[in-house]
Amino acid sequence: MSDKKIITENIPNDHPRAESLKVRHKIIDGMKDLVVTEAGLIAHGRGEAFDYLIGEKTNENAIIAMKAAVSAILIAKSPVISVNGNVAALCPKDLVKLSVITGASLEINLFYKKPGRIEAITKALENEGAKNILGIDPNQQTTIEELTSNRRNVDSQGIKIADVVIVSLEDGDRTEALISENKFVIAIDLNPLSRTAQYANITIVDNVLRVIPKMVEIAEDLKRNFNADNLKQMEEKVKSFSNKRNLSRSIEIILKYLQKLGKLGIFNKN
Ligand code: PTJ
Repeated sequence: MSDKKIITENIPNDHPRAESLKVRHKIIDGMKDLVVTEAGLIAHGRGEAFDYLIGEKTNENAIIAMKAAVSAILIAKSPVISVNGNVAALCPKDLVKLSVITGASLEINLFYKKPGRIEAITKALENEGAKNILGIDPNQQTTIEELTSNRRNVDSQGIKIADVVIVSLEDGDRTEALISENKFVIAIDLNPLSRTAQYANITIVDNVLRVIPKMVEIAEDLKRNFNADNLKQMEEKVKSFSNKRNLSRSIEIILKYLQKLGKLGIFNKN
């Protein structure tokens, strides 16, 4: 029996945190397959903590941000979904679906370039039907000059020429560099205080595991009713979106949730 199976079988379904533990093992298995980097485990733990603070569910504020984000992607000329190890391990199927429905390309872009990782992530995406993945052909590689990390290496047919870039679980440096290259950046980050969250044009403060399938649903809906009037409304939604307001609401949601828990007395049992 494989090591992976033994671990997941050890999680009883009636365990109060069974779902969260199963997700954790997607990341651990991803690390064993080279999809996820070691630091990805730490990043996931940070995400778990922030998810706890929003009650581990999608709120209306995040939905508003997702609707503006999907509108921006559908309006864009060359949108790109940037894929790192964690997101490839957590939701490869939904990433492929989002790419197909919106026409956004998938580009692998890694902070930690361990040999074999690009191939492992390519396989994870191709297993779910991905085609024409960018970021894997050395002949198409170019750079974003402002950046010094590995994330500076981008695809000349993808992020380099993209007008809209979707990033998840990112570091702030690249978001800042993408913005300085006049790209519209959509970030998915559970931490509303992170530099990525603060720099992006639209930040979806929610778990990428819930966000990507919800964005697929929103895209399907918008495309079903696509006409000139809706296009105008979509443009308006993007134009009027204030990320500052969005982030302060996200912080208020956390504060209110904690206040509610405080009132319930769960912190003062003794
Ligand atoms: O695969 P690589 O080499 O490109 O490396 C990817 C990681 C994630 C290791 C790298 O980008 C990294 O170190 O990220 P950070 O700086 O730890 O930032 C991760 C951010 O994502 C933090 O703000 C977390 O709160 C947030 N986060 C973690 N898990 C989730 C999340 N946001 C949304 N959904 C999650 N599941």
